[in-house]
This record gives sequence, C-alpha cells and structure tokens, in this order.
Amino acid sequence: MAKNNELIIWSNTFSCGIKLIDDQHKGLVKMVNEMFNHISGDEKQEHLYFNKIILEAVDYIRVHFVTEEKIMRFTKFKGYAEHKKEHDNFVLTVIENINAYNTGERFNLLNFTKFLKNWVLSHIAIMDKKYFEYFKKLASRKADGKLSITINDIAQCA
Ligand code: FEA
Repeated sequence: MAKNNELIIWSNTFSCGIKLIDDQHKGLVKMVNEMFNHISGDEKQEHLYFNKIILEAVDYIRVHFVTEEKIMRFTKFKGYAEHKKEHDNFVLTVIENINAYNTGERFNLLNFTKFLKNWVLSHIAIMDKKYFEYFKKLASRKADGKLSITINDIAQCA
C-alpha cells in the first residue's frame, strides 16, 4: 500500500489570507494525509489506529469549525447559519460512523479517508470559499488591504 504519499497537496487556492484559518486548514490536510499513510488493508490494524486518533481528530475539526463560526459572526457574514448547519451535519455524520464501526460495521480506512478528503476539499472549495470572498471584500476596504483577525479578536465573540 502507498506510503508517504499525499492524498491532498496544499495549494494556495485553499488560502483565505487569514493565517489562523489557513493554519487550521493545513492541519486538516495533514490529518487526512496521515490517515492515508496508515492504510494497510488490514482491517483490525486500521481500526485500532482509527480508534487511537479519531477522537482527537474530531476535536481538532470542532475547534476549527468554532473558530470559523466565531470569525463569521465577528465579521457579520450573512452565510453564517447555512455554513454552521453544514459543519454540524458533518460532525454528526462522523460520530454516527464511529458508532457504527464500534458496533460491528466493517471498517475500511481507505473509504473513511476518501470520505474525509472529499468532504474537506468540497467544503473548502464551495462553502469556505464564500467567506474567503467576503473577507477579501472587507480587506479591500482597509487602508493596508489586509484583514487581520487574531485569536484575541475572536475570543471576544460568544
Ligand atoms: Fe467551514 Fe474549513 O470549515 N474546512 N474544512 N473542512
């Protein structure tokens, strides 16, 4: 099975220009690629690996979603509710999958990794892209053309 391959290669087209978000998206790409590199074709071994990393992975994803959602509220982005719904549905789907695997459904790391990859790439390309464009518009109204949002800014958002 392929080793040290990258299922996703980071591209600047994924970048929204806010370092905090770009770093988190890079972290998601790294996570998918790490899963990809643990595909062995041995169901038991793959499931053990999956059980070891999946809760931390879900936590990482949740932190990322909360960060984006706070920034969307902070910047009064109109697509917030629709975007949040997509985040919530994704987390529910992942949790349902974990439960199904733990109660006997056959586990296949390649299928799970592909599902994750496809979701992340299409979500960034379609949903996240909408706020990227909005942020660019906000940045263009600033004297320095930059929209810098930090952890401290969003910490004030509920
Ligand atoms: Fe709206 Fe961001 O969430 N990236 N992902 N996945």
